[in-house]
Amino acid sequence: MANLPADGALHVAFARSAHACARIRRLDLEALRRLPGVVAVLGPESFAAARMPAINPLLPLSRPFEAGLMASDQTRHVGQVLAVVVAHSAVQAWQAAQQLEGEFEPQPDRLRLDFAGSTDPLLALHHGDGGAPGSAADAAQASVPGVTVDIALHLPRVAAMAMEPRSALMHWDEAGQLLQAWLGSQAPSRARADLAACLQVRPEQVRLHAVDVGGAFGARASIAPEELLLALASRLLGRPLRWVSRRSEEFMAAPQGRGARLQGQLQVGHDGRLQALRADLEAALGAWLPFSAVVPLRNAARILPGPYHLRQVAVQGRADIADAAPVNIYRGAGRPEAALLMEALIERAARRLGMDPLALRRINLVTAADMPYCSASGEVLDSGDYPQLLERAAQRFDYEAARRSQQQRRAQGEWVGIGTAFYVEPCGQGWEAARLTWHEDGSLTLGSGSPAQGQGHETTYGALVAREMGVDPAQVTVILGDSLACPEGIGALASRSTAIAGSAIVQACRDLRAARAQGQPLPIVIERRFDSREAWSHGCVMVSVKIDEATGAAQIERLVWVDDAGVILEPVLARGQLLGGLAQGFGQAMMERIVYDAQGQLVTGSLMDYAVPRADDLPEVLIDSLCSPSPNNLLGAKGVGEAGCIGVPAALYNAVADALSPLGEARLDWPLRAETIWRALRALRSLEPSRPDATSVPASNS
Ligand code: SMO
Repeated sequence: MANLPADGALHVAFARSAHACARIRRLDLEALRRLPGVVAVLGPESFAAARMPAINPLLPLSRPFEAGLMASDQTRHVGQVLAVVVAHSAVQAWQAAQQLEGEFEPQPDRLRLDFAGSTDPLLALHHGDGGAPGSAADAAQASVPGVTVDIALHLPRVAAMAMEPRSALMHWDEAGQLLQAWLGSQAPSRARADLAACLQVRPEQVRLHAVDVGGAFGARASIAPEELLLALASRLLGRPLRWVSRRSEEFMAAPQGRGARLQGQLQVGHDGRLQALRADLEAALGAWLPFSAVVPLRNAARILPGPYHLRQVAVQGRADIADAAPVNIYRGAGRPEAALLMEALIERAARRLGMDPLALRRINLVTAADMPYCSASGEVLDSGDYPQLLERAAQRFDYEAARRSQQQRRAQGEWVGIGTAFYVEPCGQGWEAARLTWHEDGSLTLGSGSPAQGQGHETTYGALVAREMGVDPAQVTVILGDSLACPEGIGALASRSTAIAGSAIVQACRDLRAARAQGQPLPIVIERRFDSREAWSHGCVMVSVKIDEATGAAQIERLVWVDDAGVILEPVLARGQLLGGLAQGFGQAMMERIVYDAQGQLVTGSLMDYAVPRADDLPEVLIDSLCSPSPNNLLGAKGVGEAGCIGVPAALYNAVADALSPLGEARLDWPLRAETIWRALRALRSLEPSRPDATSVPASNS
């Protein structure tokens, strides 16, 4: 974005709040206007009427909620925008923005932290009775002998960590009638509509260019206040404006992911049949709500009980705002939470029953003969042979041998664990569109509304057009993210692009060939939509870890992963998606967490304080795949982008829990850092009176 040519463009930096929750008594904007290179400083009065767009109505809010584009008389989180500083150079704008002073009155009594226990949450959901006390199901189950296991998990927020921080360029034409907007977006059609609504112009007056930004991961699914501010400021000043965020701003102000408290209770009969699940889900929300903010909670709730036969399910969920950065969908968006809760409960129940965790899964997995299968949550699993996939994973892992080896090594005093996670990955509902032009020279141009931020959709879509049209891929030009050349679309989210946007491409190709066969002359332009029911990918991760007793550090010894994403069009790109998701899932499980202190100050505000995995942190992995085509689209395709974030953390959690299980059920906090595991091991040992080495570390160190 910094290199896009734009004649006369000025540079924007945002002055940001150092307070999470404070009344703003005074802002000294005038002082900034005298600083070197500064052209304009715009405060809240310049944007008083503008509001963040309404959010996805998938879940109703329990009370009206709206947010401005910046702080006016009250700060809502550290990093919230206080003023828009415009200067001749990016450095001048940044330096001036750092010097904003004012009078702030901190309001510690009004500070809202994540999960502060609000009695009237902004989001609430409830489904199923799941054998709640007094229900019919409860009465029926009381007669079934079995075991009940509980778990409580706290997933911290994490940073989405695209390679490029957010950035944008806004350029109005001379007459002020057309805005050209360059930004990173997974949902350019919605971004354009949101910009137009905020500017109170017609959508045709915004030409949006969603450009390459090195990753999105959900954090770029919804428009941000900075982007709207840039467009408004550009119109006010009559100049092109450019903004390139710094990494530190991203930690403070960009949408974060996860943030959840999960509690579950699973009842299992002595025969190993799952009887009832109760889940209590709490999701974090920030100071403002990105469009998709409700999605993680909704997804986690609807995906339970995952791949299993289990009719008695009761899920309660809630979420509320906090004086912190926004939380949005992030690679997986509720799928990881559902998999983690369910898979941790499964393995805990297996230990309680004295049963192998794979044996427990074998009894309860939905089978190929059950497909399509309507779950207790009302979701329709479309296709797949889950038991076969489990067996494939066990075979590739050499599971029986691994368990024997574990017994021997345990007998020699080693702390080794094997963890499994079986996950499902719903891959998006609704439609996408393709616009295909067959030119007189025989070449083709495709526009899709489902763009790319590093997934390689240009390659996938281009090869698909070439295959369907019987031409060389070099004959096909793919255009993404340009609202003039592309049809509308929902976007590139929820692992939907190949399955749904790809099917729209197939439909367009078929209809184009048919039109040509009827003698229609070139050029021909055709636009087709494809509307889809949800496809469900699935897979199984098996991992073995070794815990260092002295430090608690977990070392991954082996990771085997079998994924079924239906028909794969581009194996190399699909593998890249799996590995990328694995890296992010690994990061979340083992090292990443956003930390706010009790004053709402961000403690992890840079890459010095926030650990992200590097290539040499990642284990060797063995990836295998099965193919159960989805009946719901023209390609039989399913999604692949989120799988690694879903299955990997749950398997790692289960492996660490299994390693410590000779001492009992560990209480493990996230991420599974050495210190966390060391403390869990120590806590378990303290319950064991007869272990003399349990006191080898002085109590003052805790
Ligand atoms: S978290 Mo995804 O970009 O739907």
